[in-house]
Amino acid sequence: MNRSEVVNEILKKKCSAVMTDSATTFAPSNIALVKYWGKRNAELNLPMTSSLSISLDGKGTQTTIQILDSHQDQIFLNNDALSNESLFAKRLISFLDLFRSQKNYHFKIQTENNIPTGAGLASSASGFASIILALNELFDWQLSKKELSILARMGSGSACRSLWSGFVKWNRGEREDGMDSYAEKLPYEWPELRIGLLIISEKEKSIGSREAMNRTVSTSKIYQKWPQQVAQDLKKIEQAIREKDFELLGETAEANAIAMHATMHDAFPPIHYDLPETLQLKNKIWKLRQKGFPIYFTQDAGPNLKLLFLQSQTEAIKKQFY
Ligand code: 2P0
Repeated sequence: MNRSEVVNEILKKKCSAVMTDSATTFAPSNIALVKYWGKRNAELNLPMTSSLSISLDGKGTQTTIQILDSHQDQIFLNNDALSNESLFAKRLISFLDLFRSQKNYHFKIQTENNIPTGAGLASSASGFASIILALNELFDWQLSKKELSILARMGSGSACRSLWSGFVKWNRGEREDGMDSYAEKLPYEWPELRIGLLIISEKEKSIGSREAMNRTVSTSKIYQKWPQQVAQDLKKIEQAIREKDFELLGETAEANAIAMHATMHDAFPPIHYDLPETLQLKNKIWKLRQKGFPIYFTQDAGPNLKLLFLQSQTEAIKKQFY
């Protein structure tokens, strides 16, 4: 199946008449503790492995969508009108193409991030998740979270995890059409767990995560070991969350991020996201940990770090890093 066929299958009994003038929705950004790295189907964004994330409370994307009486879409990102030829707009328009129905609707989309766009803080995840939520309201499809997760995945893989707060697991699935590849909220709460963003650079990355992922899968020899590492890490992280074992959570998440970056260093040409400051901060974290300070990091496809710590350490972390 291609993307349109998946959409048609999910929307087949739904009426695509506009039910409201405009819809505004919010979706949180999510940080993976066990990463999604590599696709088995690039068109449908079907992953090689499952992954597990935590959503950021109140940080993410708000999107307003309206029907336009026009032959083209109008896209605003953080209040700036975008050219429909920009990379961001092209990717969004090709996603919207899936939902125009026979009436060939065009849309005005206003999307606002309260996290830096393109800084490795998963803004595409919250962006596509909020857009699919807004379409669901605009057309009153009343889709289930599972169906919305499948649709959001086709905009950006990690978007399928951005429909919930708390801990979320994206199950890899086995089917070729991806109908069993969607995310679910895990039934555990851990209110004391904190994520701190260490923003080292807000510049757009020179190589996007999509390209980095594809290059790694096709050229890295050690990537073969990645699925096995993920299977072990998922077990450990789920145990850590169930038992509120912070050390196990921190060690596993940090090791998983380091292993993901090792596969990129092994790609050809190699991909290195660390800036000098990233390395300095990693060394600082490792030194603090040697002194008994319970703090870990995770890192996505960019130079910024995300600190993992417990609420009781908040003041100490602020003194050390902010
Ligand atoms: C993650 N990342 O699990 C991993 C870790 C980056 C590093 O999901 O091509 O923007 O749209 O499916 O979702 C970023 O990749 O990629 C990502 P596409 P996406 O959060």
